[in-house]
Amino acid sequence: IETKIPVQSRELWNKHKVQKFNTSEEFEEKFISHVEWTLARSLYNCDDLAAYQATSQSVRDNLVIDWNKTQQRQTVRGGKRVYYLSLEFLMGRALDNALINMRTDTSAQDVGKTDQVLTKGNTSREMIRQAMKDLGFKLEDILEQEPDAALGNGGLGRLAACFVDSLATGNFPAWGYGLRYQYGIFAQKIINGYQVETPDYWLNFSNPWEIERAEIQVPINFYGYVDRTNGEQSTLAPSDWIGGERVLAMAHDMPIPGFKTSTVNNLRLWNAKPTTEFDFSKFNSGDYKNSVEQQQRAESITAVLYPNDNFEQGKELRLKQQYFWCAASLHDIVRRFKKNGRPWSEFPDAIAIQLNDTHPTLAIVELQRILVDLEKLDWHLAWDIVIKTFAYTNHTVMQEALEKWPVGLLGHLLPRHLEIIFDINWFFLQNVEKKFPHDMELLSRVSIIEDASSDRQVRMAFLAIIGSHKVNGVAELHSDLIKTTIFQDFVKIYGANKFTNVTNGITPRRWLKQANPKLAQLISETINDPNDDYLLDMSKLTELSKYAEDAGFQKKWNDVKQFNKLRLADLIKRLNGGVDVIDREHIRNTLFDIQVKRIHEYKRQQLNIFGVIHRYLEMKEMLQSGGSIEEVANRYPRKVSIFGGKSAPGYYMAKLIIKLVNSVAEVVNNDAEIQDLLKVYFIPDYNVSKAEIITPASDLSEHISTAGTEASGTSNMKFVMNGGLIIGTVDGANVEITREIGEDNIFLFGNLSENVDELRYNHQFHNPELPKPLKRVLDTVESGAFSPQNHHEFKPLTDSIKYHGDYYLVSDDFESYIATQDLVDEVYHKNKKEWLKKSILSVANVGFFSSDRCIEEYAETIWNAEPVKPE
Ligand code: C3B
Repeated sequence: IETKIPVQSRELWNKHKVQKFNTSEEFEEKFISHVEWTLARSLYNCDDLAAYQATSQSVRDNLVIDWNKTQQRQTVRGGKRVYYLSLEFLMGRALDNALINMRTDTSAQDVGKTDQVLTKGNTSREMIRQAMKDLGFKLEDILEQEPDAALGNGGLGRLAACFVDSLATGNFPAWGYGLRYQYGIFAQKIINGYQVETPDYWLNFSNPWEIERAEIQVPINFYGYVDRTNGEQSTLAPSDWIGGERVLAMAHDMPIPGFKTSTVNNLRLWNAKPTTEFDFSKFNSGDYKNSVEQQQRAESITAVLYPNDNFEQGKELRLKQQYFWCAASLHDIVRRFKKNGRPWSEFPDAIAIQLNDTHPTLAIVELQRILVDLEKLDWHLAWDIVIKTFAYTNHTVMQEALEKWPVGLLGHLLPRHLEIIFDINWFFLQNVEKKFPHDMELLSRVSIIEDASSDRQVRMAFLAIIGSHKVNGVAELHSDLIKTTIFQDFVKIYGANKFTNVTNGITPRRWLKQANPKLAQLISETINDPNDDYLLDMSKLTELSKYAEDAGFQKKWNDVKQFNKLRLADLIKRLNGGVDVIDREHIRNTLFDIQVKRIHEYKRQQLNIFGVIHRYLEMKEMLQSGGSIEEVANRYPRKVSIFGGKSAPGYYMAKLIIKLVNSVAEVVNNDAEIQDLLKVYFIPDYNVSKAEIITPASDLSEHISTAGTEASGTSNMKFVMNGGLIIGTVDGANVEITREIGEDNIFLFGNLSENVDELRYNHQFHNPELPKPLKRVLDTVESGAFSPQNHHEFKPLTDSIKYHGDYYLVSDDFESYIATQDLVDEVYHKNKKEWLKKSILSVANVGFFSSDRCIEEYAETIWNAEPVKPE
């Protein structure tokens, strides 16, 4: 590797080589020096926040040493590099995860103190916990100081976060590229039952996990025009793009430690900065204030994450974000490639770029521009390189989530890119014409440019397919669906092999070991795996099956669940202003029924809350017709219905669902007659760190999307990994979860995706016939029972079912939903042994859903990339 340091000086560098801390004593020393030097504080004013900062700085020092070594190793070995482009990385907190994943250099035997150093599955977490205690702090309190890095909306962003963990764990030379938003997803407050959004300024207390790379600044252009005055007429020839506005992209790096490996990969996030270039026209006109303001506007590009999940708004600033990020990342990737001096034809052997949804599709166009305009490659040679480099992951079939950009807007912001897109489309359509002559309909259906007379739009998904060598869906059902629906024509054109499936996964380090330390401990004891090797090889969990019916083991298993339920009850109490919602005395016999995810009509939180209302009405009716509370309790035993999730700020119906949940909670929780048998609670500001408390506490979780709408889901996997059972539709990864854990261990209900079209079609002609129980629920809602101030408040929700075609098929699935909920009660309350058996068997067979498996599939079938292992 190149260096500026002369040979005779290198010895000195080696002599003073930095060292990792390996023992608690060395950690303590580091910690204190960070308190004094980095924070300029001392023994006398070190609070929990300072302790968090100093601990993180110390841990980061260790990671940076491995980070540097990893980068050197990957450069020297020269294997294929993978770049994961995602506009969202929903990382959550870093410190606890780093403590679990981090390696120290010394083995226990070297210092003779097994409790002090990382060894045999005893992660650094235990060592640091003890050290923190000795220093006068409680690790749990320190960890609580860290704000979530909430640079994502939901499933797509969290998937990217799980992927970088698995990429590092698998020793793949892989970087993530994203944006460093100053404001992550908004913080959600619930005020009078309504969602209120407040800004999440997460960088308020400086972020110890990022390394600012002031030396890495990439100039990015926008607007302007294309210049071909040098005699060239063809848009295929190298062209000059004379940019109109220029900003700088500055790199911020986050170390990503793998588990049980010293590989530390990089997550590079770009931040927008003004250039120091001097605008003479402004200067001459004497408008100094205006030119400062214009410079400041540069920073707005990375100011805020767009808070939509599964919905595209088509705002110019969003397109600017996309190009800014794609151009900076591509520039960085190409610069690294060029250092090797390999020919351009080898670019796809050296580099794989994965597009997380269509958000980074401009990267395809940008690489083509770099190769043609800057590197002067022949257009077709360049295009061949581009296709071999990129692959695209689709995450949704829903129309409103598919990205389209008006031709006018795109051409204004990126004039040269629009030309290239037209050329890509031209050559593509020519090939289609050759293969399917005179099929004008086909040509217009597959054209990148949608020609809906009034405004022409660029269909980003089509561009992504055409510019990639592989396209994958995220669960089997979804991957089949995209082939038969939205991308059907492309299967005809390219053949089925271009389309493949990689079922999503989650990292068991965060979602089992970190979120559920009690269960992790019980597992490692039971399967005799003190080194926690099962976190790398989840097939080891099948050992647990042996104990599925063992009474002693079931008791331990149940005790862990009760512990986690109490932990959640504490959190809820804290969020509820110190007032308990859940009756702790009966917690063992209270079923925790949880639905936490983004609020969306297709995810059907409305079905859930209507089910709750139904239950409540049934209970009331039993009492009114003279039933005793014991009889009611027998039919409808103790249950807490827990909701959580954010709605996009502009999504009216989703916000109304949140309000309905809170209004129902208000009535049900204060109804003394039903004596705490039913409780409803909406957890405000659901995020990754809350998910770590919520997920381990479920008895039952709900994944009840209209069949065919949820591409995969990943929280379903998280709940199963923590021993919670699922009530779900035959949708997304629920299908494969059923296959893996067995159909006896999951509560499936509802219509199948193949029937959805017909059901919807019929609703268009006559309003759905409401099943009686649903009719009663809707009537009650409309009577103002939950909105005495405004009887009409929830009418849009009831109307959408009754009169507007019930697009999400609530009426069609309601009866089978409540029947299945009855079954859930039956097993949970009347046959606890059976319930625990199902729970244990679920965990025993959840291994397939580790994101490690998922990454291996990408590496093998899409990237053709190999791990680069440390010696
Ligand atoms: C989500 C899908 O809605 C989930 O089913 C899926 O599990 C995840 O992606 C990860 O693949 N998704 C999202 O969060 N945002 C989008 N814009 C599209 C899909």
